[in-house]
Amino acid sequence: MNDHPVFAVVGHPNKGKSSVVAALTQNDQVKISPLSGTTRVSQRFALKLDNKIVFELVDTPGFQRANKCLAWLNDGEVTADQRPVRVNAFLDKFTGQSGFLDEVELLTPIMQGAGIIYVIDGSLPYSPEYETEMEILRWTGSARLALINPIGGDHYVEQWRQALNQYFSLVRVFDPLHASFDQLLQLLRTFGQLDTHKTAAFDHAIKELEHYRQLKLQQAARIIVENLHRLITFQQSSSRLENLVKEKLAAVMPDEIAGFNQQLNKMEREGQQQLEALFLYHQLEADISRLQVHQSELMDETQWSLWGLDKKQLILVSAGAGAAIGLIADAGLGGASLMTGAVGGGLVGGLSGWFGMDWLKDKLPAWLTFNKETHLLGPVNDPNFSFVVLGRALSHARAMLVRSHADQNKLTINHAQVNAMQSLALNEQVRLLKQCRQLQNDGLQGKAAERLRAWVYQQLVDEKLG
Ligand SMILES: Nc1nc2c(ncn2[C@@H]2O[C@H](COP(=O)(O)OP(=O)(O)OP(=O)(O)O)[C@@H](O)[C@H]2O)c(=O)[nH]1
Ligand SMILES: [Mg+2]
Repeated sequence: MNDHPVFAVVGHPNKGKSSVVAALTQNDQVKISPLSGTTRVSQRFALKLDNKIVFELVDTPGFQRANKCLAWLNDGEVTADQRPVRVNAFLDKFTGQSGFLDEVELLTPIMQGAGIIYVIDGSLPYSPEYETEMEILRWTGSARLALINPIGGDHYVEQWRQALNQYFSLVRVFDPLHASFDQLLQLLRTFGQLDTHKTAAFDHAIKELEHYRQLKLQQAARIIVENLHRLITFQQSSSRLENLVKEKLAAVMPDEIAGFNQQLNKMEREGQQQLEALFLYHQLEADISRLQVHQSELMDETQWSLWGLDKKQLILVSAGAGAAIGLIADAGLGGASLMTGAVGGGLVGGLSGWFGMDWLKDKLPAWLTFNKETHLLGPVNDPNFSFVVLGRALSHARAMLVRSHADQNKLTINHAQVNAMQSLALNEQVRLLKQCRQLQNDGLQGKAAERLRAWVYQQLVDEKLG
């Protein structure tokens, strides 16, 4: 026998029952669609913590023949105390028969002990046709909660409340598509109220969920900084470049850069996938484009300045961080000179010798370093790269944090999120740039890594509150 609570999510077809199940169990694999009658058989979905089931929801098909069902139940004298018995008789008679497929599917879990969550659409007016199904649910004698889902707005919420109050002990408004984590917890608290034996268990589960959420945000910060480190230190062996004769270089260079780029993109995507798995997304499609690192002039207003800092900020920030990172700081310099400054700062050994060959200098993009001794291409040598990687990772993570698992759309990154790094204060940007450079040098065990993790964590926590 299960000792965790089970609730059957029931209602009319196409009112968001499956969406409620997806949002509350944080499962994006529940089948949801605009087509009425998507769910045809009951299916259980569990919310687990530490592999232990906290509660289960049963996704059920909508009522199809409520009138005929109630007529059958009402056929003959049935006193109130006999109603649940009568519902069981209905199941005995029609299970395995073709007459009431949907009603049998949805009533079975209830008669096996599941509580009821009844979902209606609060943007459509109340109508007495719903009374039949609410009456059937009342006959089961199970604990009952009604959820008003404002699918297309909340125009008729009050009207619905009046009606629902007569059939359900608790009535709440819940929008499964836009529910925040806190709203989700609030609803779980309501579940606990529905069955007084379970109140303490639910309160405990909510505390645990909050605790896990925090751990997950910390884990997310760890993943983001780990991946940042991978991207800003990435090097690729390129002895091919070295051995080339002058004439062939033009042909091979784009190829080498494309290969380098591909690796960066792959690494970024791997980091995103780790986060998606952490937040229980199995089939997320994101509209975040690929890293555009093939642009040779990063200081221009390209993709990069969109995700990272803009040109002016970059000069100011580089000036601010100059002493720490070996940049020649001069706000009067344009982008290209700034880049030369970065190279001249002696970041990568062997570079200047290589750049001494004039014919090569023009071919290698300014953001990419090459070490003549080790034959290694990379790492990306642009102060903006860290901002770009961080900005993109944060946008991706934040969009996921505010998302409901019932949302079937692509993960979209809104404009405010795109510009996240640009809207930080200058001193914060400077600090970040210094820490990223330290991360490059000291690795993941260093102080900078620790500080960056704390900073990323704070960004994610603030998103949750916002
Ligand atoms: N805009 C909006 N759409 C919603 C909301 N809830 C559900 N929907 C959409 O309504 C449609 C039906 O949602 P489902 O969750 O599949 O509904 P259902 O009650 O399980 O439907 P059946 O299984 O067919 O009975 C889907 O296209 C959902 O995306 C909501 O709160 N707002
Ligand atoms: Mg469904």
